[in-house]
Amino acid sequence: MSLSDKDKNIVKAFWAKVAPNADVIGHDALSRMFAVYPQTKTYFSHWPDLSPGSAPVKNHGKKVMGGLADAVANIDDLFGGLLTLSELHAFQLRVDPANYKILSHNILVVLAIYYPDELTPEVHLSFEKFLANVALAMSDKYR
Ligand code: HNI
Repeated sequence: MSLSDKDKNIVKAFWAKVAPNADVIGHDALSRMFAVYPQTKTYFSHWPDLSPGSAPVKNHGKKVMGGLADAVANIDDLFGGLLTLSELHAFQLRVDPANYKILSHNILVVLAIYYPDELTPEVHLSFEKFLANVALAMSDKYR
């Protein structure tokens, strides 16, 4: 399931299109995740407001997409590139790795809404593989 050179090129090219809208996509993906998978809200119970459009959801959407931008930049070494973030999520935040799949799914759904023409089956496949590898790297420190 590792990324081929072709996958990497597809992900980089697609990310270049997505990046200008990263904040909005991050916000929408989080809002959708909280609505459809309300169990994910438990990690954010310290926020004053988890509703769509709220400042914390917007800010956090930016952060998550910033993390993904770093992952794209480190696509040849996702484990190294995501090490600090992985440790934070494993040891401090204690996020159950099952949630990475849930967030990835919501990001893909939002990307499909914003980029119906660009997210061809080929791009979908490579980007989904990328997200799965990001999830793997994010979960690395649990073991
Ligand atoms: Ni995640 C904080 C990136 C998945 C719960 N997360 C961050 C930060 C980044 C980030 C960046 C900010 C770190 C900092 O302040 O130094 N998170 C990512 C990425 C993914 C991801 C790239 C996967 C693609 N995080 C998840 C998932 C959950 C999650 C699936 C739980 C459902 N993250 C958190 C929580 C915080 C967090 C909780 C702290 C939020 C806060 O500020 O209070």
